Amino acid sequence: MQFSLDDTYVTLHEILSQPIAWKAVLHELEDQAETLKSHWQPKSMQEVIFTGCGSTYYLSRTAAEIFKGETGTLVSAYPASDLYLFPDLVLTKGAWRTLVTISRSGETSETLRAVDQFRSRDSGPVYAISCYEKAPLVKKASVSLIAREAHEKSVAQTRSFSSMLVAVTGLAALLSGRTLSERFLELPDLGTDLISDHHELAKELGSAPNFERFFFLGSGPLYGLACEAMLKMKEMSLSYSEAYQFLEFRHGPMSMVNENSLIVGLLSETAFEHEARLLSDMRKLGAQVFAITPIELSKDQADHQVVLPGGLTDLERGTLYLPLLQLLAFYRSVSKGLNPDKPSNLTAVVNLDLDPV
Ligand code: F1P
Repeated sequence: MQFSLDDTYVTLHEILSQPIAWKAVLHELEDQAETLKSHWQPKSMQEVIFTGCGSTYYLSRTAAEIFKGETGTLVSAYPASDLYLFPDLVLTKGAWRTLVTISRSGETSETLRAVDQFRSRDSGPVYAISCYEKAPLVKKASVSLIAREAHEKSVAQTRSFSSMLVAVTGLAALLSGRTLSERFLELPDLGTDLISDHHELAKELGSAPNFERFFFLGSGPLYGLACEAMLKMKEMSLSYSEAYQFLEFRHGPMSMVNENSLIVGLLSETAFEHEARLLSDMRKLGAQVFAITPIELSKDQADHQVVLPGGLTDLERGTLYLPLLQLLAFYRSVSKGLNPDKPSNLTAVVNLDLDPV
């Protein structure tokens, strides 16, 4: 199947080319492994803080969970503005911390200020994950990991997000003292197959005119990715879209479900039974369900499903959910007559004047 829109929209080109960028990140992880490990001091460190803005804040949420699972360290994730504006709450006295900053551009004003705030109170190392080697954030950091082939012309982050996710997932594994698994190193091939096998389904669902409400559900390490999918749907297609952890959805939000709702489930292996049951209940309320899942669902649990390749853990698998979620938002945008390359009211980088007035 030919998708000639690839020539028309840079966003589509960036979505489809992301596995190539992941490959470059995997090489970078292997090349930089010793340097990255040399800054990690688990014995003296009490907490790892992850920070970013917008997409990269959501990436921080997922990264924090992955780090907790891989390294066993205490972690937290904050929007960079909270770190900058509420330092007494985030950087409580007497702890020795590591800061992991994530930013596609490496220029976002709050993220830069967050590093300054951290440095003024803590002496631990600052890791920067970015797409631009020469960015100010990278210069401020103690050590950096660059997704060199992931930079984008688009405003909405797609391949940059997934590539930086590959970077933090690999970083967590390395810092936990293990080597990257063989299967994790196959992510680029797995991603390429997944896109070619299911592009058409994402296009069909993204173009369906009947959907008025999109709900993205993901729990544990997948919650940050559900939030990112929600944000993509808003940025590119100006659609009603929300994100929740699976079981949280029962505590109020499901009152918004109707027959014009698409519920997109990012299922885990760990909580599969509970997540599948919720999807089946939502179908009974009239919603359509699209599941991206490591384990096959029965027919009553999903209208559409993509079963992800095996051999990866819940902590390693996150990257593979993203391309289809991005395609969903892209086709929704195009089918509404919008331009996904030019989201309303947004710029690729937010530069605020944060000096006191
Ligand atoms: C963060 C960000 C993007 C968002 C928008 C504004 O940028 O919030 O996630 O799509 O374009 O900036 P960055 O710090 O990751 O470069």
